[in-house]
Amino acid sequence: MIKTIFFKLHLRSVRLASPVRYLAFFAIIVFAFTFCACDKTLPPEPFGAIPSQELVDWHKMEYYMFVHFGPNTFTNVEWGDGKEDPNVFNPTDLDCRQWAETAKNAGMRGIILTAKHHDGFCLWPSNYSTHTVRESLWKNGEGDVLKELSEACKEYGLQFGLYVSPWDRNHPTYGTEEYNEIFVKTLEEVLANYGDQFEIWFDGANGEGKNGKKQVYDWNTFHTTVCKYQPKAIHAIEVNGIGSSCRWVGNEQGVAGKTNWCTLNNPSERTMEILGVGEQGGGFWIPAETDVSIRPGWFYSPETNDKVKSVEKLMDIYYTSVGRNSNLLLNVPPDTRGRIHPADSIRLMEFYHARNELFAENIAEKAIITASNVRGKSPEYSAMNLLDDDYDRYWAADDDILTASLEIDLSQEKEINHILLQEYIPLGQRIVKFSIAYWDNGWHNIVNETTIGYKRIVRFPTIKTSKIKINIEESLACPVLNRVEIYYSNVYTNETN
Ligand code: FUL
Repeated sequence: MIKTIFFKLHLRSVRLASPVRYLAFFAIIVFAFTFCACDKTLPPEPFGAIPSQELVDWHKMEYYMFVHFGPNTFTNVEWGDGKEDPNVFNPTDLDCRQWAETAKNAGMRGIILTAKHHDGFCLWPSNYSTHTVRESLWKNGEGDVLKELSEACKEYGLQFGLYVSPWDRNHPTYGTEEYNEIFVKTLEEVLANYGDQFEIWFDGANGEGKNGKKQVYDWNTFHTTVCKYQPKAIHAIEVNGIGSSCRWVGNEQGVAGKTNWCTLNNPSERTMEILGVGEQGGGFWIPAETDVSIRPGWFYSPETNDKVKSVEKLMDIYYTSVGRNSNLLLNVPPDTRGRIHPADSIRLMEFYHARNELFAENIAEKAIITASNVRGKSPEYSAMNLLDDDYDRYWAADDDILTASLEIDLSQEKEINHILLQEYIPLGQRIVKFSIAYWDNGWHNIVNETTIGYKRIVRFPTIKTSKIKINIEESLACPVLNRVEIYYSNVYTNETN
């Protein structure tokens, strides 16, 4: 019965609809569509150099593990001379799953392993060297650390990457043109056989080889080889290169510049100063990566078991790397068993908990944020987007606006001493200068800073206030921010660097 009524009604409405009605209906749709399209405020055009999608994903990784492991672990030196007996490499209990589990529990998002350090020893059985795991006692020469670690990373949902040193103190051809070809073959082996890699770390060190000669590296071919086998990998380089790349921050202390641009004017001209701070409005997106070891050296040494960096030191490093628009590559060297020593893993967990505690309560979460300008007055670019977890929702100003302010109303007085800001970098890095003020019967300035970039964390003496104002004082194009967070810590109160 119900079916029959519906059928009849349906037929009726069809019978009633004349061609004129159809036309009118069509016109309304077209009009509504045109009207909506006109009203839609277009997003800002990207400004200057912008990151590739791989680089955006790389920025989001923020923190990952460096692993220095090889004959130096057993001989207790930092730079093996390539003359060491390969049999010294004999971990008694190598467990790459333990490295991956530790990294995962520490909140890291990947691991980069020294496939070959300056001693030339290959942690895989390379066909282009006689100084490899194959020549060692470990697993009767049947082992392959790259294979074990790449599988462990997959199992723990971590990204996998490799460090490869072109400087080779063992290879007999080092210092001759032939070596460049050998190195490319070596690269092909590590790039083609261990699955996807997120980053290839080229050490720029260029010393003498076995025969006392130095090598003129064929960087162009090295980078082309990476692009061929791992087109998505970021090239971490101390010198110039091609492909999506990041830059060494210029020191091994864990400190990026307070001003830190992701851009460079000329990728092949990098002074130490430029490595740390980048160059404003540069035409190439080459962001900084901060590499530092949890111990005094890069390789394990029993003498440094009690010299593992303190949580306070690691937190300082976090502020001066991730907090300054740079990724943190923290080296954690396994011991002679081939496992991460408890002194390091315990410290990593303490560091993890310290960060979790600090970022436990975002005081801005329920705030009301208003902006002095909202792009096209459109809710799509509202300042409230700064509280939205969706990375791709942002606040943006109109094109001609280069200074603006954001007022954050906390609705009641709160103690605060940290502010975290993020620019929406897929549209470029724009902000040159910003300041922060708090309300106490008038506005009082508390912070004067320069760049923001992917992420900037500022800490300042504790204040009690109900309102905060972020003043964007200079921007290369209309400002575009996608995140603001506010925190209070009773531990990490003083800026130390
Ligand atoms: C440097 C090397 O000489 C160190 O041994 C370490 O590998 C560090 C990450 O890079 O250039």
